[in-house]
Amino acid sequence: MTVTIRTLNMHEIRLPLREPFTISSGTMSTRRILLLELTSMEGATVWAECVAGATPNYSPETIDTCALAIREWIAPRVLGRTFDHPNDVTPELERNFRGNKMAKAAIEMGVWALCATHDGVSLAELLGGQREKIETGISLGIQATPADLVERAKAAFAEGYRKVKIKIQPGSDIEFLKAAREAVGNDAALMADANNAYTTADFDHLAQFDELNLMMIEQPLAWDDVVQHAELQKRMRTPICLDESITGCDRAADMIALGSGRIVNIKPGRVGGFSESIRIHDLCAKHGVPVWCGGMLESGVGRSYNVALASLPNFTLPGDLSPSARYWDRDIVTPEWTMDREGRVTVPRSEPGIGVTVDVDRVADLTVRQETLSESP
Ligand code: OSB
Ligand code: MG
Repeated sequence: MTVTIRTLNMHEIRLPLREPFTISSGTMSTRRILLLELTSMEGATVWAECVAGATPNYSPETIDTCALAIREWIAPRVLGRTFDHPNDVTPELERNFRGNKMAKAAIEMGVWALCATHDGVSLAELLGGQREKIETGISLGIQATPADLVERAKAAFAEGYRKVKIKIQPGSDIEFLKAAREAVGNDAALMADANNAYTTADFDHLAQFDELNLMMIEQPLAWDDVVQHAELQKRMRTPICLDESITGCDRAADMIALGSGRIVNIKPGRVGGFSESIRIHDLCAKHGVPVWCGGMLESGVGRSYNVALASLPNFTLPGDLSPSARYWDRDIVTPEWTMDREGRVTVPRSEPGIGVTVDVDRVADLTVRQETLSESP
């Protein structure tokens, strides 16, 4: 299991989305992605992905702040360091070092993959995941009209997706959700994600969502709030799911104690990596709180980490783990991620490490910035 980190290589690539993706805080057309190549003294190489976006509209981090944090504060703590277990990375990165969870996560998760590769086991197995297939959901960006949304939602269920998540904002909410609900029937797995678009002034409006029979409403209020969400949950039957607010296991404990939500969206990048994700997973399991794996429009590299995590037992709801073709004309990994007719993605349990091969020539072609970090001699 022991691994010694030799180099960290940062590559920024630009990958055009097949269609623009709009959430309440902005639209993205091209994904700027920070990929990390980690090498070990033992001779292994793995690829990892930092999930931060180009602008700080989801969390305070961006791919530029992450590159800075990795260069200035993370690399000096891990280069040349021997880790007996990947669980030892987070304590090393948390000592007198606040925030910057997405930057930390990229390295922490990369160390898990290095260890899995060395041990010749799949990442899912090293994490303790049991599941062989993961039920998949699609996250639909805000559409121009309810009719456009209806068309997209119907097509998604026809393709096999097990959950359809609809992005909403004031002005594009009830009318859109109602149209989708009427089109797909009352039992179809529909949910909404507001990405912080509402405030305490909207409680009466949000309470009307109860008639839509949604599986959950994700993060209606502020990105760092757990107190007002508890007030809102008291006034809604629809379960609240927290995403942005759950920056670590302590916030999940707060959510449970306060009743700020009944479901957690775990994105390993948001919480600092796999060790913290597993702590949240275990805490939620103990309290009967279901979790599911969210997404950040990852390339096939980041997706492999999410799929591995989602194989843990308390990931009982479909994850935002759509196949490569939902996002990109061509992914950067082989094989690309696919979904079967039952809307499930297969966990590559028989492959060591992340289970997909990075197309390094393609990455080189797409790279706009590259930096190698190694221990000074
Ligand atoms: O809130 O879950 C979110 C994408 C970017 C930023 C925030 C979110 C999302 C998604 C994408 O919903 C889900 C996916 O990767 O398919
Ligand atoms: Mg969300």
